[in-house]
Amino acid sequence: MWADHERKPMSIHSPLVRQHSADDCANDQGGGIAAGQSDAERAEIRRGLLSSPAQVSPKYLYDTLGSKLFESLCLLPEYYPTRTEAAIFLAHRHDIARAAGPGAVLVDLGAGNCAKAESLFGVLAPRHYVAVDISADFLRDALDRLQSCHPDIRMTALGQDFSQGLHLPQEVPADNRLFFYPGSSLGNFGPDDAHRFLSGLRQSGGRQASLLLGVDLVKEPEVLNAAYDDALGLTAAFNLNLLRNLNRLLQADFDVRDWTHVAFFNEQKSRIEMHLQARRAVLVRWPGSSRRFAEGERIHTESSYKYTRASLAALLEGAGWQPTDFWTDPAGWFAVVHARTQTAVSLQKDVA
Ligand code: AVJ
Repeated sequence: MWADHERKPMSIHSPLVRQHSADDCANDQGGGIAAGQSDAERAEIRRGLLSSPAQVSPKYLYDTLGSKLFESLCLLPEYYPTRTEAAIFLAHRHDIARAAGPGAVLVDLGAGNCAKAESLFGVLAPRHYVAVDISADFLRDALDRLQSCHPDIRMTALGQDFSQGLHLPQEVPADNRLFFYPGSSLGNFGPDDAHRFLSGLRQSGGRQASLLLGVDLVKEPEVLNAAYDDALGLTAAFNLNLLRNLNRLLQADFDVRDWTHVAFFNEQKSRIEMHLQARRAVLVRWPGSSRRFAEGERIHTESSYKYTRASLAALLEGAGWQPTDFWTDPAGWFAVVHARTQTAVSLQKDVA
């Protein structure tokens, strides 16, 4: 733990670096054809709708309304992950800072409004903050505000879909990178993709990288099922809103009233599954094609994998990360994990 006066002074003030991406207009939801999605993405959505069973990537849950619905469902008593993770960060902030070490290059993956990372600035004292998010516009506003509150931390905004690999510009120092991936976002990857993602991070980590991960844990199915099928129906609205986004993205003609939200814990695969299920036989059309859904037929919209301490350690080690710390809440519902690149551990041993 470091007292305030022991922190390394950070005096370099730098302007924000803005990296514009092709998705800069992705937030334009004024109706009609969506500007931000590429033809390739639209083709991928169509392929998913035509496959058996039908499936759509969970990233399409997050249009403007979907993002608001997600923010709202995080306030539900049933949806424990957000507040449980925040409580772990708060309770263990000094241990987290000790594990991470001072002056890290904090790389925030899926930064959004940057609030989670900012809550750790005080203890982590990063020398450089790199906020990465698909939505570059949203990020820029958040970072402008943040930079004025923390003038001594260098900041870089990157509009990037890092799910297929992270590309950091030259100005991001290659040493002492700390990848921050909270909110159980890792849960949206299946086992193979999670392995690929974490291996890729290790490779782009440079020297002495570390990882701070928030992950949801396996628990009683009743608790999990309630978190994804809440009494107010906010998660149902969040899921059903995907159909409106598809109508906008593909000019499809889904009628939301023909569909119902289904969510359950698949114990065998250790994942929550969210589906949209046809309430009756329906025909859905979009330019160039259509699909019939029988009554009860489903579209798989999200998987949210749940880990155990052991399965998480195995995943990390398999991807070249050495877990150093595992923090959890008193009920053991959620975990925050710190890991280092395996070379960094041996380097440290050499020094010691
Ligand atoms: C943002 C992917 C972590 O899996 O819990 C919340 C999304 N889906 N309720 C999760 C979500 C339904 C959430 N993640």
